[in-house]
This record gives sequence, structure tokens and C-alpha cells, in this order.
Amino acid sequence: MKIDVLTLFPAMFAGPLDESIIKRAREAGLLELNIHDLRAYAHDRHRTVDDRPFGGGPGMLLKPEPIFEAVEGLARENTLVILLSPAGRTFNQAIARELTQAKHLLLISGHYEGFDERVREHLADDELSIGDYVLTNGALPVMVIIDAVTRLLPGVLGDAESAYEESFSHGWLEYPQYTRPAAFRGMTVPEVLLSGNHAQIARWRAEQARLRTQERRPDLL
Ligand code: JF5
Repeated sequence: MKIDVLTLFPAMFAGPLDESIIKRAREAGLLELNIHDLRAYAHDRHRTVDDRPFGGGPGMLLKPEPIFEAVEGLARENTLVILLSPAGRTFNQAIARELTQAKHLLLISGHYEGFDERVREHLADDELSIGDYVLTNGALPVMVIIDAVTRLLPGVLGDAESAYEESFSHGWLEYPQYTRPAAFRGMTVPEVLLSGNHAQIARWRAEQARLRTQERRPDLL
């Protein structure tokens, strides 16, 4: 998969995507990631990317021209152009799986009060939020989406790392888990897990997962 990112803060992307599983995916050629500075697409001497909203009101908007020119330069026939903002549909694991089907993503990080509406209407294929809170800009949301999508690409995860997918794709929270030592500072591991009775262990785990999901995320049941 190829992912291009359009942002006012390219320096924010150094670090999080250069570690661990994403680093390995990039080195293996499974992900090709390019970060582009939106300011490079401004024409004037001050490299202006924002302006005041028609009709008045607080804050600034991202101007259409730099974004249109950037997308026209970066997008191909099969590119999915996605805006990040709190006004998008809420990102989740199902959307992450859906995005793995794209050959090319162009993720556009919002800022200020957001985008000129013409960017939404004529340029974007989709608009995503990562949750109901407001950030200073869309760089972190872009990185969240890159991380969630990349780990689902074929060949990226090893068997051990794949295991956690189970929990979310089956729709329940994970049951409590323990590793050695069986007793630590007086805190012990539930007897059933040490019993070697695998049928009983499976029943206990299913029950615990159900209780925990009921308690913490009743919306998943
Ligand atoms: C942004 C206008 C984009 O704050 C966010 C965000 C929160 N959840 N998902 C995304 O993005 C930055 C702020 C203001 C556009």
C-alpha cells in the first residue's frame, strides 16, 4: 500500500512511524509512506495556507487552492482521499479493514477551524474522526489511522502479534490474563488457570470476557 500525507506539521511524523511494526512494514516494502508539507503548495511569498471565514466568526480556515493543487499533484486514478477532522465519521476496526483494500491513500490533516467546504464537496472521498474530542491538528489522527491500517496489511504481523485481533473482531473484550509468577507480593493467579483443565479454563475465560464486556462496554453486547 502507498500512503501520502498532507500536513502543516511534517516534523510531527518523525518518530512514531519509524518504530516497531510500522518500521518493519516500511523496510519490507509493504507500506510506502510519504509526508508532504502543505505549505510547499502555497504560492505567495508568505506561503499562506489559511484565511478568515466569509460571513465572519472566529478562527481561520484552510484555503482551498493549496489543498486542491496538492491533491491534483499526488492523487492517481485509484487514490482514496480522506480528510481528518472531528466532523468525520468515527474511525473503528471495521473502517480500518475497509481501508486495507485501497492501493493508495491520501490522508489530509485538518487544522484551525477546518477546511473550506469545497475541499469536502469536490476533493474528499471520505472524512474520518478518531473520536469525540478536539485536537490542535489532524497529525495524530493521521498516524492513528496509518498504524491501525498498516498492521492489518498481509504479511505485516507475525503470528504472535496477530492474536489480539481476535478480541476485537469477535466483539468482546479480552478476559483477564496472567503470566508467571503464580504468586506475586501476595497476589495470586486464579486457581482454574493452574488446573490444567482446558474445558474449564475455556468456560472461565468466556464468562470473564462476557462480565468484563457487560461492565465496561455494554454497547458491544
Ligand atoms: C482538527 C479542524 C481538524 O481534532 C481532530 C480530531 C479529533 N478526532 N478526530 C480528529 O483533528 C484536528 C481540528 C480542527 C480539523
